[in-house]
Amino acid sequence: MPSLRIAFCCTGTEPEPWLAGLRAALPQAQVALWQPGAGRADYALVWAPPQQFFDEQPQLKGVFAIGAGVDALLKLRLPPNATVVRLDDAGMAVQMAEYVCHAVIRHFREFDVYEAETRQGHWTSHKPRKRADFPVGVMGLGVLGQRVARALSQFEFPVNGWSRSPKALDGVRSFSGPAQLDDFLAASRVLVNLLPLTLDTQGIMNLATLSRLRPGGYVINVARGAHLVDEDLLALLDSGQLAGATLDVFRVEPLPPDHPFWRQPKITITPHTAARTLRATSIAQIAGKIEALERGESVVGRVDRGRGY
Ligand code: NDP
Ligand code: OXD
Repeated sequence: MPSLRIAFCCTGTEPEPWLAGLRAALPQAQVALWQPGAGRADYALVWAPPQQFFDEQPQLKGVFAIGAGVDALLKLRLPPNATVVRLDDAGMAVQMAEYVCHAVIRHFREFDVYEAETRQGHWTSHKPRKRADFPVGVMGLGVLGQRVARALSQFEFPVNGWSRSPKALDGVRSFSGPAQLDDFLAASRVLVNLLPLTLDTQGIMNLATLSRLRPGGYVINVARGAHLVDEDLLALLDSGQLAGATLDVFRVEPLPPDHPFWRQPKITITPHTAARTLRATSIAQIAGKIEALERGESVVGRVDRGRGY
């Protein structure tokens, strides 16, 4: 392979371990931390890069996001001919499955209630609830959503899935497209959001859609904050129509100290940590894809810019 130039431009990420890992994985490449005015590169690894980066690098052949969601990246003016690639699992799917199963089981088994009661010194056991009364709907059946749906069905929850195109997954009742959204919601009590943030999906969890869930609905948002209309969730929790929510992502991150979510006891908050980027696995995946692209091969995880994910 001719000498390749790789630029690293990831805001909020300690660069040195990434640079060292990339140099070890691609010894023939020149790997550098991008600085304004730096020389031109063939490929880039990016997370929340400034527009200036792309304005100075119009020749890029490939842009690799070091995350799964590319909503913020696609808002920038990108090099027209660059292949945009997002992380394809890279160790995130199992973390997402852990997070969502934990949240569903904690709610279903009332572990949050037991925790509060035992802290008060109360020894009270509750009547077991029926799994059949807690069908879980997973919105987005991509790399992460499929793994989550599979994990939930291992725990014998009834699982519904909603995606753009129909899917055939063992143990998952598939719904697809806008025409089947209402039926999907009506069949679900716990709603897990694993959609990409696009023009079609922003604000998709709102008063109308969340009201269609079965009574005592529960919301788990692990995709993007802008999928959810915050005021609508608060209103449905206040009225008792929804039982609770576990939220990992927010419209503004970190969640501002005065945001009402902090003061709603039915909401469990985590700081955008459901599935973290794992450096070694991600470097191996990206290095392999750079080599494949250089050989003229196609790679999985290519982003369709028109579709937005
Ligand atoms: P994928 O691109 O693999 O999957 C997206 C899924 O959403 C697909 O099933 C797709 O349908 C479906 N979809 C897209 N648009 C629509 C629509 N308009 N209507 C119905 N279904 C739609 O994404 P991933 O599974 O890898 O990741 C999902 C999201 O998770 C990321 O975009 C990111 O925002 C978030 N994320 C959050 C993390 C966290 O720590 N909280 C970590 C990592 C990711 P189809 O299959 O038909 O194309
Ligand atoms: C991602 C994320 O998209 O961390 O990878 O949210």
